Amino acid sequence: MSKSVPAIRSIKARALVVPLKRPVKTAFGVIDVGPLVLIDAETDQGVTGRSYIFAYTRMTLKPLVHLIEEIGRELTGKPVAPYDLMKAMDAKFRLLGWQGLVGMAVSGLDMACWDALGQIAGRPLAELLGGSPRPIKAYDSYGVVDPVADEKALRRSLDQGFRGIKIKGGDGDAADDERVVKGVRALLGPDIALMIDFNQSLDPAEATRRIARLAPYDLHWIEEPVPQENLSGHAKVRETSPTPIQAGENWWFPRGFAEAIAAGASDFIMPDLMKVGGVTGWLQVAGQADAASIPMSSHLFAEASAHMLAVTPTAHWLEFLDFAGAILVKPAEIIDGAVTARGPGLGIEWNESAVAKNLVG
Ligand code: SMN
Ligand code: MG
Repeated sequence: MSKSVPAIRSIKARALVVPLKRPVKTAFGVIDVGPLVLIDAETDQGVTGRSYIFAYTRMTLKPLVHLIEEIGRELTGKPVAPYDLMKAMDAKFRLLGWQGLVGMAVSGLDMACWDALGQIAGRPLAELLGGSPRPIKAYDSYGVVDPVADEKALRRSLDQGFRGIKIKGGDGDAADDERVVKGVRALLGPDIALMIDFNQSLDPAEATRRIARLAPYDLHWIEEPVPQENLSGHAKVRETSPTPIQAGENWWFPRGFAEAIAAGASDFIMPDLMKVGGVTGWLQVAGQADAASIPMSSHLFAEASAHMLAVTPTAHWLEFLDFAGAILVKPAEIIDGAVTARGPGLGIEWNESAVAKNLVG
């Protein structure tokens, strides 16, 4: 018996500024709130697909809401067929290009459509994709830390069961980075994976110098040492780095990863669901990573990424940096240092009273 394919009835987007448990200090300033756009894709089968995207700054909230609803109008009446919709969006934005807000909007819509399909099937997305939810090891993701002032928080992360901690660097000089890494390594002991994220703040020569200086502290990876678009710079740093290079949160759609992999830019990759083309884009990158034997982690979006890593052949680490917990009925949960995907769909349900408190007009 075949059922009719569900169709999109309407798309709604809402802008929120969500409080954070701890601010994220980066080499380019402090993120102290979570500017989010919530997407609701209502279907003709009584189910509404949901996803959220991270706007980075308040300034992009309204443009994103507008863009998502405009694209949503184009999608109204169309079947909830994410692969076909992605092809149609590619054609629609081919001349404009989709790096930037357009790509974020399209990726968010893709995630909401997949969520709707999962909900209609009554199954977690990981199952719909042919896998099954399983615990994905997670690291607790910090901004720039101070080993003394942040000692309590770091110890709490360990108590929660995290086996990995990521901190940020590049906001000061090489001596600052070393002092922090040395202090945090001493606090964590030798068995916890410790990563450092430079957020694109160095040039290749300086990155090479700092990485050599940090070699004694057994870092698990060095993230985005140089600007994301400098693929040859990444490859150059990687040539002499004693520590694996990690990147990918700012590479756009599967094509961006194909170029980065061809350039030998990174040992590990970590797509961001909102920049890789949602679930549809992620699956294509997972195939590339498997073919090239590249361990693949996630960036933000713990709830959805737990589904995707469950069907990623080279699944590595899930990043835990909770921007949405305060507005979800069931925030992502860390159990024994891992996150397990929940359904149905992406397993995302809005806590509407919390949403109402954080809405921005
Ligand atoms: C990051 C990016 C954007 C917001 C917060 C943190 C960071 C990461 O680069 O890897 O988490
Ligand atoms: Mg990063």
